[in-house]
Amino acid sequence: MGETSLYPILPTFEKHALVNSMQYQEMYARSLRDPKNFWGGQADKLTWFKRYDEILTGGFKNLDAVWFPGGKLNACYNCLDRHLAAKGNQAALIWEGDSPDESKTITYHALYQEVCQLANALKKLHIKKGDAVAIYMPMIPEAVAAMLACARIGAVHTVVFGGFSSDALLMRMKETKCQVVITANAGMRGGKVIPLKHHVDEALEKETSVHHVIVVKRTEHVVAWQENRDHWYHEMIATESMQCPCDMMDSQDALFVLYTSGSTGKPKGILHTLAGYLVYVAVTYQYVFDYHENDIYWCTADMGWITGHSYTVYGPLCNGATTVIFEGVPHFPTPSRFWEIIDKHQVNVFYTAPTAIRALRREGDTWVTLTQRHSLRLLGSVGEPINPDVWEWYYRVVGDNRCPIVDTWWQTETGGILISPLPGATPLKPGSATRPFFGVVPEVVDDQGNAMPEGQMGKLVIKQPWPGMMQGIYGDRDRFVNDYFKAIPGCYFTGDDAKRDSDGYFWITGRNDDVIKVSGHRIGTGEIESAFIEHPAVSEVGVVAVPHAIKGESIYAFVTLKEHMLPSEKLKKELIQQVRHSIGAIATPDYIQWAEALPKTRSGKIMRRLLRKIANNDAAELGDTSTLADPQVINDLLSHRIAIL
Ligand code: 7RM
Repeated sequence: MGETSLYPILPTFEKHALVNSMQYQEMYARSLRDPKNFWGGQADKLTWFKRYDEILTGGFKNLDAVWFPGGKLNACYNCLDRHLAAKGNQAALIWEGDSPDESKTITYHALYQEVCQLANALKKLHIKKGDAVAIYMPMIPEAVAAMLACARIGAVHTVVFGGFSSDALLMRMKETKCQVVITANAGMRGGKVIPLKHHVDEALEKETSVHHVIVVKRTEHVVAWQENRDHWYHEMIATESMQCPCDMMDSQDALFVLYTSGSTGKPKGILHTLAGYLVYVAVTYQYVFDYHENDIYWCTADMGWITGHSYTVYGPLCNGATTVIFEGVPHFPTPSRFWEIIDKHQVNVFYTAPTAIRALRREGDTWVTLTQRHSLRLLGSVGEPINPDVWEWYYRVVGDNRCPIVDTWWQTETGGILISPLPGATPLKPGSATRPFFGVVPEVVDDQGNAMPEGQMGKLVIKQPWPGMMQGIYGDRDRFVNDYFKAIPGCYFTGDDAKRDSDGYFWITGRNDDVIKVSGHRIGTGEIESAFIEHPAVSEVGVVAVPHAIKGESIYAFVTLKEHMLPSEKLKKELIQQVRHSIGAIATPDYIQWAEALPKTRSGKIMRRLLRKIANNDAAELGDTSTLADPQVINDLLSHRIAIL
């Protein structure tokens, strides 16, 4: 990292961006000096049915921060209704199908009408305020309509990524006690059919609280059908009114629950509440992506992740932007697809993940340079650290040296972006997420919470509440307190390692817990281990991450079999199948090493730290192994190590 090259603010941005560097400094200082007034001013950008009584009460001390108490508002109203007068005929969504000859533009007015119809249909199924609705859909306009229809009537959506298995879907629906799930007969990705409805049927074979399944007819594929339980989306909405009043919601009412992986145990349902979340995503969207009227904006994240929630749906629509949604994958039909879509829809702002950039870079520059990309003004990156050389390629080849890159650091829990450049205000350093957003106070600390000296690695914490912060873990207050506020009392513990350089720039290197990022997807190693254990042949397993040139990280598993069980290629395939069945294809292990035994402490705990070193061939770095019950285990494991590609 050392002394990296500095990319100065581009002249056009210096002139035309919403915020220049003087303004950033002034606004940032004000946001810390007087957070309440600062956020009060930002909150005026939303439309409130009733103004809040206070801006913020409580804080990190008692973990009782509440933003904008007393206010009444509705997220759907802010994303749709209030834009109708001026922008009714402007595109809210541009949908690009998996196949390049399928695309569709949906105006604010049309989206509003469909959302009202669907909201009325949900009411007819007895969905009311506070009820959870699962959304398990491809990247199609109806997925956005489903989220907003829930928001309109106060239902709490739980979007489940379409790549998750029926077991993963079932766990989420059960925990939130969903009564309705909205899905599609199938999804299309890279020319392949994703049988979503079939997965829903599988999940519902087990006992659940789901009484109704609403099915979008995305393709002509025939699916199994259960009368009275299953309803076609198009038939349901056809008879509904295009008007539906918005629920007058309280600021702290739940907007959604989104599951994300932790270092141990089952994924946790991150709860975001209405006012704070919406203010925060609207404002970060505006400044980080330098929103100008008529911008065409494209975020490639799936709606099943927080990035899809905050920066495909709520942030852009709250600002009245046009947001592109893409059903397919970067390589289909050719590795030019992203750049062709940018030309086709004249995209101005493009936001994607390092894993996609790495994969496309590997295909060679020609796939990019075949296309124009003249419409591009700004590029973004999210999900994992972006390697400086990948950053430079993105800047030079994709952006033709004239588009700043906003490397945005944030998490499901933070609701929105916490650390990122502002394109008119921040000189860039490849690989650094640079500086905090307004009102955000990050610090790099040691295990006792003392600030680390400049340039030294430590743990990243956030010292003050910000409006986008999660309001809890669904049904588990203890886990909320223990996972995020115990390690360093009074601070939000991010789980990431970082350092701050002499310019005050943050360099975030990745997780310091057992959470890994495979192709930008967040997965807990504990979750994968639980999946392995479900197989009858498995006795014990330890899962760690190893580096991967495209995916960033990939999964390496050490597996001990039960007595009399023999390793085989067939068994290996079965284990992989088991993991895909419990979680989904994103959790597929790349390496499985058969192990006689796993390194354990004398008290019987698996020493994952050692497994990580072994998988990464850092034998010299094994450190203190004196607590091991049986030191010979290490040599056995090392001698059977699988070489990492
Ligand atoms: C938005 C999202 C969160 C974890 C986080 C980090 C990593 C995300 C960056 C990053 C370095 C970035 N939510 N992460 N963005 N690391 N630079 N710009 O990804 O909940 O799925 O994951 O992702 O480790 O803790 S997430």
